[in-house]
Amino acid sequence: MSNTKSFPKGFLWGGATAANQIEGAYNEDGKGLNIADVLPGGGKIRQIVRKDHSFELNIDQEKYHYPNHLAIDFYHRYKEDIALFAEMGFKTYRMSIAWSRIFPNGDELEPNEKGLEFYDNVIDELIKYNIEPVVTLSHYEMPLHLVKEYGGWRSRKVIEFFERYVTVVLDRYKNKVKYWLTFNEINAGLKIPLFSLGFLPLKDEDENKQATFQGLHHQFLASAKAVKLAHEIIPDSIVGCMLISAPVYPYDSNPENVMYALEESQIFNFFCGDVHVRGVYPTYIDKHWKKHNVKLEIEDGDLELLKEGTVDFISFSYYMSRTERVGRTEADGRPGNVIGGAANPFLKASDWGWEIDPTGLRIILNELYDRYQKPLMIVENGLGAYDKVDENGTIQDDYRIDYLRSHISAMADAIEDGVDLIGYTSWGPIDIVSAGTGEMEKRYGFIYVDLDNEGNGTLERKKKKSFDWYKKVIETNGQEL
Ligand code: BGP
Repeated sequence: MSNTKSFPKGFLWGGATAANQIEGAYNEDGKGLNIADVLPGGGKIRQIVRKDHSFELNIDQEKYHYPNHLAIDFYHRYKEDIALFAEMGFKTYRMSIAWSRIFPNGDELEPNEKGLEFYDNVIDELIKYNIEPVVTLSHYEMPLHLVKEYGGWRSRKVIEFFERYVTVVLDRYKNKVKYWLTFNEINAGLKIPLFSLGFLPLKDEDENKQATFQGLHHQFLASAKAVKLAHEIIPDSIVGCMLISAPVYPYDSNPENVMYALEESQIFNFFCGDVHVRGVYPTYIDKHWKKHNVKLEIEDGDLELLKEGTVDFISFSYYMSRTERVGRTEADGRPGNVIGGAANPFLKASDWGWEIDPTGLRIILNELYDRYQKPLMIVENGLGAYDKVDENGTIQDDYRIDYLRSHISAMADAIEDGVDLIGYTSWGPIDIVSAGTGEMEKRYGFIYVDLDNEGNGTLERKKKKSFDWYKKVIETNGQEL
């Protein structure tokens, strides 16, 4: 399909992954355990774990399979994989650094040289192909020791450890990496503290809210410090925040539902972005804190730091929109990326029940740009699907092409609307372990990896039909969809 709208020159096309979902080698070369290493795979187990306040955060190989331990073995195969990204013409690759490869426990004084060497190699390999790295500092992979000994981000002490880690990596890659992201989907902490704030949800709702907002406060401070450090160490660096963004639609025109959707949108979609971009806490949050007895501990200098460390651009993940109404229960709705919504009769859903809504992407792009007037980058988007290798050995993933085509077309519309969009990295350009369910068979890639949910397979890489399609999209800068 030919697209009459155009993308800006130098648009950053590429793909995105996270260390814990792609690398494997979970205990090699001095790497310490992180939170993802103790999350079992297998269908719904991970969904249960994330809500279970008493789950033991240990490895029990007899009872569970841990797909992240091997993941797709990018640790040993990065050259082959990056060569395939280069063949598709990637201009950029979003990756994360696993904090516990650099500081195995998180609280050491000296970094692990072996861990740094691995990222030296990966980054050099990208640069060899003129692929611009976009590096996430923290993507759901906090060192386990910090989770167990300090209670994750609830502890203010963790800011100092994060700062040490960030200083090391900024300094190491100062001549190689310009684009940095601080916390992946920081607003996910509001719903799944285990993944992003490093603590198991607390039983009491108000206590859980208190811990969540205090943890987020610490992350906001850590992010602001990281922005300042990046600007000092790498004067031309461009540092962004990273949000889950899903426009919230009211279920109907009942003003009560419209207001409810607005409030949901404020708290889940915009609260974290408002702090990151404007450097102040928004007034609407006071009411929410009052309702849940949240009393934030703010120290002298904190609010100044938030102002000084605002981000240069906003990056976000987009998989779906969300429909809300007053009184909706969790049971009465569709699942989603971290947060679901009421079923929207106008939308179809993926195999995992995530609603497919390309126009929602155009809407959220407009909402974010209207609100912040800063450059935007979509750093996750894609379709998790079951792929089949057919009798000819090919993978005809036309459903993925349809999904991506419609979303890229919505991006072009948003650019015509006046939105400053600078890049797009589709999620999981090569099949990787899913974050939400810990499955291998929820596949997003243009490249198939021969590995199943139980860890069987050769790990062989195979191009899917979408591989050549995306290659063409990049080659024509989005003209040929
Ligand atoms: C986001 C995460 C990613 C990623 C993606 C898809 O929330 O930032 O790490 O995995 O969702 O989710 P899933 O892997 O559960 O399909």
